[in-house]
Amino acid sequence: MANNTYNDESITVLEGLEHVRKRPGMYIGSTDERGLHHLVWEIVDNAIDEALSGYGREITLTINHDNSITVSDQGRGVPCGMHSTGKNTMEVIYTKLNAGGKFGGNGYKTSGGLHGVGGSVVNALSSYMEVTSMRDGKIHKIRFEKGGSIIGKVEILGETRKTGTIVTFKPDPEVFSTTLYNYETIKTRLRESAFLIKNLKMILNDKRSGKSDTFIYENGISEYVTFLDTAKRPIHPVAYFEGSYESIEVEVALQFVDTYSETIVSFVNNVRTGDGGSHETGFKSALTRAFNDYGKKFNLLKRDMTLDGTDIRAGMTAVVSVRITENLLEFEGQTKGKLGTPLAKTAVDNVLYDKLSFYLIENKNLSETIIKKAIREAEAREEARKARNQARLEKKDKKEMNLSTKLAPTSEKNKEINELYLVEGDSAGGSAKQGRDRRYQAILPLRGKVLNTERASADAVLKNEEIATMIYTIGADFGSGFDLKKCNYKKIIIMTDADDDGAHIQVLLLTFFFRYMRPLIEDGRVYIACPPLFKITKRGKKEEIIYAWTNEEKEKILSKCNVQTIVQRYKGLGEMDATQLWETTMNPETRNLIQVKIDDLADAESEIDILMGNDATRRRDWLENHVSFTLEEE
Ligand code: 28F
Repeated sequence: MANNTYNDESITVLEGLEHVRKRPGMYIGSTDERGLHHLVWEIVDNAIDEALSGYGREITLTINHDNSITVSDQGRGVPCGMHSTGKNTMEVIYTKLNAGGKFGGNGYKTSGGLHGVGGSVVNALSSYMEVTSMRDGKIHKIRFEKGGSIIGKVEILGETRKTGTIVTFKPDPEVFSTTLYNYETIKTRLRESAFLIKNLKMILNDKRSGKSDTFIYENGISEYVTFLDTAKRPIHPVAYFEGSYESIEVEVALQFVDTYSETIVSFVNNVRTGDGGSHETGFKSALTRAFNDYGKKFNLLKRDMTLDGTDIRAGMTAVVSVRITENLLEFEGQTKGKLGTPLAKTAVDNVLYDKLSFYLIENKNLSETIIKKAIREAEAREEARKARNQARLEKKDKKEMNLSTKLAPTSEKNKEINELYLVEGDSAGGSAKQGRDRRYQAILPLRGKVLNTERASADAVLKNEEIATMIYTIGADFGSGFDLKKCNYKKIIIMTDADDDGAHIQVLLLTFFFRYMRPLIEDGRVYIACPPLFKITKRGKKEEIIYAWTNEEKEKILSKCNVQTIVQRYKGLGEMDATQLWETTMNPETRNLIQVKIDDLADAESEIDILMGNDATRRRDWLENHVSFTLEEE
């Protein structure tokens, strides 16, 4: 029987919904695809709130054929008694802003949502919404249309012994630029919620495609770390720590692998903090202190030697999840992506330092391995820095960097327009050098495969000639020293053959830029050139040459040809002469460029290693799902 501790009076009635329709951005951030999905998060978070309060352990989300969404839970059922205003409480909850004790009142709400935005905002921005509440043995149903106008009265559909809430809503096309839901986006979020709340079952069905997924994890964030390290090689079982400090609950799971990238994913009240914040600061300080103290105590570190946190975290994956009551919640900046609450730093630092110190003593071999790896990383970085300073000091003649034999530089030094083409192979490099506009286009031919930097230490990365030449040519240093202002080029364009080898080189270069020059991608400076796949020669009175970039384009051109044609499928850039390469792939007036933007850095962060695995199909899936290949508007 539903617990009736709740009474209808705790609903505080504020203003109506017309304000929401006028300025939706104020409530859901935007009315593009991101805002569209915020509607889903709000309803799902209400169901999660109910589960966190101890009612119901299963939430189901269905994407319907018409792109409406149905979410159902097994909670107590939304209250549907009589409200003092004379209306049914269900009507009040979904037609009045901030109606609901848990938002305006005692601040016990520690789960997600846009804090203060409720189901009523979703209603306001939907062309219709239906809410069914199973409670007190009956099925109560209410329907709204056109942004929240009630249709008829609350109906009793029948009897039931079950309890719970079902909400169906259809986003209003008059409000949103797109009303097309993205399965991957919703899947990622539901999976994340299941990782964060042990034993909560999240079910996702897509009626449009027939796809479905179910997520339930009895070991919560420990399984999240295992998931993030899917394509990596762990060197120990996931370590899990939990505790509380004053009113803040802390959970940490971490694991070291045999490569060098660092991944930290953090949450407050089950909502992602993509820009980190005080809880991550506390995590890093506890980790660094615990390893350094252990190193000194067991003579792995000389008295005066201190390990840098970056070196310790090379090869570490961690999930940090804290729960803070509403009254203590503070964020930095507007986006709520960065936690401010100072007490969260102290809480995570205190909980983790004690428990991790104990864990390190319990796992001596592992502790030693990690500390020795960190020492090697520190030394390698130091060597690399000395080598670079040395080179700079000696003003190493470019020849020694054999740049001159490689790089064809621009004749003008204009960082605002200059472009650097990274070209696969010497023959294509030759044609590119001939065909280019030397005023602002530089060419750097790459011989063979670029180093797989995902699996290489900083030391090995620097020793690789291709990589070192690129770092020197781009001129903005790399890693933590990277400075976008020093970058010599406005565009870095990867030009490879349109085959698997070319795709692999693209991915290796993208991995390098993502790992060591990420601001280049964030600033939208990395592009992929699109050489044509077909050359169609029309034999007529005068010979005409037309290029096609896809099979469909080629077929379309051929269908319009009424003269004899010869079709050549390009197998590589080297088959084009300099003029053709310029015309089809390098001339800003006629070329197509793909600008590389990684949709969700954090997700890419955790999955970019899939790119480096040996499973090419997973690599292609990842690229299709995560890298938006938008044709650059010239
Ligand atoms: C599919 C989305 O929205 N589930 C919800 C409840 C349960 C209660 C409730 C909701 C409390 C004071 C606002 C019932 N009985 N799933 C959902 N389940 N809201 S939303 O109460 C209304 C809030 O104001 C509920 C006793 N206490 C709370």
